[in-house]
Amino acid sequence: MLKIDKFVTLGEFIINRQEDFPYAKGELTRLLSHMSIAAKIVHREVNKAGLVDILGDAGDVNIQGEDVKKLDIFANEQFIAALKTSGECCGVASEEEQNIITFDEKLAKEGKYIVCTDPLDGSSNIDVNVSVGTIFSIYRRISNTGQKAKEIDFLQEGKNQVAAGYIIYGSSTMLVYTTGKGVNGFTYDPSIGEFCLSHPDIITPLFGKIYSINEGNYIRFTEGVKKYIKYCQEYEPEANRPYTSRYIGSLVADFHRNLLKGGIFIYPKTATHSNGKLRLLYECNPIAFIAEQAKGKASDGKGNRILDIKPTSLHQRNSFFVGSFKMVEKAENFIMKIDGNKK
Ligand code: AHM
Ligand code: MG
Repeated sequence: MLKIDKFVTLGEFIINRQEDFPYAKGELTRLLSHMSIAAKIVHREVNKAGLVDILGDAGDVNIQGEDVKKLDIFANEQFIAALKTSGECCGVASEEEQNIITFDEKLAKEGKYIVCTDPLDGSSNIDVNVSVGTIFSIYRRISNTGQKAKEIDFLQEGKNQVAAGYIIYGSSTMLVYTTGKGVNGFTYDPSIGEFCLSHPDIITPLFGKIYSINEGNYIRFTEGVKKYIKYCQEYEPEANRPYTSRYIGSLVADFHRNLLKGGIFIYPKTATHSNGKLRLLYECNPIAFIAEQAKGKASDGKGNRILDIKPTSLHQRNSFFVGSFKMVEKAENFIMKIDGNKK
């Protein structure tokens, strides 16, 4: 049971940590605050999702005469609107949008930051009341201020992130984020409308007992991945094996559980998806930044650090191995030995 000496809200925490950024004048603070407001709005809607039959399905007109939107579209609009209002962000790349969104207002063009987001990850789980999440990452723009954001601002290596986080809409809603000085988690208290510090300085266990992979794809995995799965299942009590298999199908929820308990999440390339399924900008990079900040590891399984990969397109996919340091290292050893160390 965590014992917190003092009740700290996310707002207070962000302001207290502003001094971590000597060059910052509160811009990042404002940006994160606006993200948390959008998170509260999405939390409210996600919690109403079960009432969809009563309140009206997506595409319908609800009782107030408003259009009912699919939640992923709703979340997309909320986060983009929040970022636009912040005045600190000059553009957004979203998993829901084909192209980058640039903000044309004078204030926004002066914004130093761009944001990449998956506004509602795992959205196929919404209808069955399973946890979903929002993922975001923040970069300083490369292009000059005073003009619209450009695509090069978004195609930066993950190691350039200045902040990254996720919101998990689960049995409770949590916001977990890093600005490169460790990872902190905040649980939402709907009664006061605040995210409260509940998981300070998260460090993920070096080893864990959980492996998370969609084993339905087994026959399409490479030999290295197959052998690693068999290794996870082997009886070896001194090494804590067999591991436990847990897979929700919501990256945020699978990663969050493994972050706290120790484990490995894998979405490898398969015979049909040569680069896996997950998107580098919206999913792999922010989660990798958080994992590394919690002393975990994130790689493509072939010895390449996720945060060092130079993106070439907005919606690029990548194979993804993330979690407890020693588990990811072990999985990489299997892949590199059996499949070869291919770029
Ligand atoms: P989405 O962005 O379309 O929601 O897809 C991403 C999700 C991840 O949350 C999850 O890890 C993965 O897809 C599950 O994929 P699969 O159903 O192939 O196992
Ligand atoms: Mg997604």
